[in-house]
Amino acid sequence: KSDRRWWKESVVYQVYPASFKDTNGDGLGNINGITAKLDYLLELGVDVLWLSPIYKSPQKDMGYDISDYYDIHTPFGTMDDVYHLIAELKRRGMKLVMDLVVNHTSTEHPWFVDSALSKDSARRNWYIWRPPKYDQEGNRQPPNNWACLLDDSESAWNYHPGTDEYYLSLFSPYQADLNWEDPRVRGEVHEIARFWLETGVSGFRMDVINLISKDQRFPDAEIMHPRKKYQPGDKYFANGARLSEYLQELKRDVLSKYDVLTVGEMPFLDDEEQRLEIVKAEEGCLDMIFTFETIGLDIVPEEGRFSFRPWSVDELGKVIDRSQSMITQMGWESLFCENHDQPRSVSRWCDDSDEHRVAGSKLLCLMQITLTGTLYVYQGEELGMRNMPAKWGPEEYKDIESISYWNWVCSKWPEGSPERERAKDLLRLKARDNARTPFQWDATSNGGFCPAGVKPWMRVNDDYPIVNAAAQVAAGKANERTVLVPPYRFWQRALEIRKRYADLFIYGTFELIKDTHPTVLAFMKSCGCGSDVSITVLNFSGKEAEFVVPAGYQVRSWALGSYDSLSTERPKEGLIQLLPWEGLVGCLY
Ligand code: TEU
Repeated sequence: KSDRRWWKESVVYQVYPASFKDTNGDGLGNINGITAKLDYLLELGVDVLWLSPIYKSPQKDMGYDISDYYDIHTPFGTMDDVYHLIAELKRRGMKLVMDLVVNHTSTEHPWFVDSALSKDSARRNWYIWRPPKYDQEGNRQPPNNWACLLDDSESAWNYHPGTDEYYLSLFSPYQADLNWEDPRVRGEVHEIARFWLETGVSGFRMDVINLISKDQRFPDAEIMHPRKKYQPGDKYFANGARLSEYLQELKRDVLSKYDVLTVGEMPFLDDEEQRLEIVKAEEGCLDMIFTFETIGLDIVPEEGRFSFRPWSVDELGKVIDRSQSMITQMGWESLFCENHDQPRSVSRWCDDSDEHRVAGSKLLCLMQITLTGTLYVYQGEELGMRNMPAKWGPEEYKDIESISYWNWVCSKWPEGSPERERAKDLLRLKARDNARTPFQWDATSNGGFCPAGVKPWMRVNDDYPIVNAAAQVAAGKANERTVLVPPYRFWQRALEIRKRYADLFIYGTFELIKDTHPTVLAFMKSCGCGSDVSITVLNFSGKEAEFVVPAGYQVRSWALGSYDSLSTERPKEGLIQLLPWEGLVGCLY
């Protein structure tokens, strides 16, 4: 458990290449843009860069639809740019982690093109083909009732007239699922992993990797949405019988031969035992996984992704408690509040108004930096970037998932109807686009994302004159005590403290403080090595709240707080009055 490893202590920073930095003036981010900003990341305290896909791709799902694993999407750059990026990272003592998207490929991948050619193609079996079914009226139907994940109004199967069969594509018709049952497919995946490791990358984030083993009977899913034609089939396509076997094989043949970080993205995985089997120290097949329990707290499972339910601090505490006490004991955990599939965290879990944005961003920072696990920061999270402005119209959405959802809504309900208005609200709350607007570097046009006069591929958030990296980097230097330290400077300090007290924050034992004020999440961390104990107190509310320092303890000092010096001067014992969205971290006697 307390086995020290570089990948446990690393701060991983996720870059979404399309939206990070455009240095060649086409309105799209590029690899050289990332290389140009490495010092910014280094100064923040980043150790590892995780790149969302940069491979050759028709970009139907922003690169999660790969047509060549050994080449780069031309607008992003070349292999030479990648070598250069790796060299520049090395020079700074930083590492690169690539996104490995091997549950599916683009339908433009030569393997799929060959597979689709005829039933006798050499690679027919590399994808999942099934004959049609026919209903009582004799109409052709997909092999089962599974819904597509990025558009649940559609089937996960696509009819291919050429060979009169359907292929499975769980995400979109452009992303065909590979058939991992075929050992040749697994061999190719090993080859891809080996190639990138030899190129100098230090690990992989494995996209939806728990979907690679599917129930080979491909049964119909139970009806969850009575009014919908297609149903969620995750029970049959996620966490399948051969998942561990496939990943163990990959570990044995490739990953174990390198010193790497591996993190598997695993939606639909709630079972603790199964999680543990995957991440268990030594025997497990992956170092850690991304699960979605915390992220899912504000979703109504029966209604799908575009839904909202109010969540409580009590629920959040329970989820964190479970993952901290069990997974970290025998395995390892990953910590994140944002990624390219999620809305901005300050908009989602706190309050992104001008009044509260800074305090809320800092509260979320304090929660993450004091938990045990490997920390992942998503680009712009360190600035407290927020969701797309409410006044923007649906035409600003570029994501295949948002567009499909909006088209479906428009096909069902007329303009001005309450259903449409509600759908607009849900998009505003939940669309993946919220995390994908260009990074805001400075107060110049387009937030400095692309050269002046160039139209960025996605509209830059209107708040860039206020919320941008240059302003936040400079603010720390100004040393004005009356102004709150901006999120960037705060993250920088917080990451430094996390590393300085690694025994406590990165490796320590978690204990939830129970029976707090309903809006207050509080926990202690301790380490076996000394008498050190830390305390984290987070007021998830726009109203003031009370917190009582646990009996028998006294705060030695408050090290960090959302309101800077105001926070760190809080009382050391007894009752503490917390301000709206105030987070505090201290060490205890
Ligand atoms: O995401 C998988 C996935 O399940 C999410 O898109 C999901 O819709 C969301 O997390 C629910 O909260 C991965 C990639 O991260 C995503 O960008 C891709 O679209 C998807 O796989 C297909 O490759």
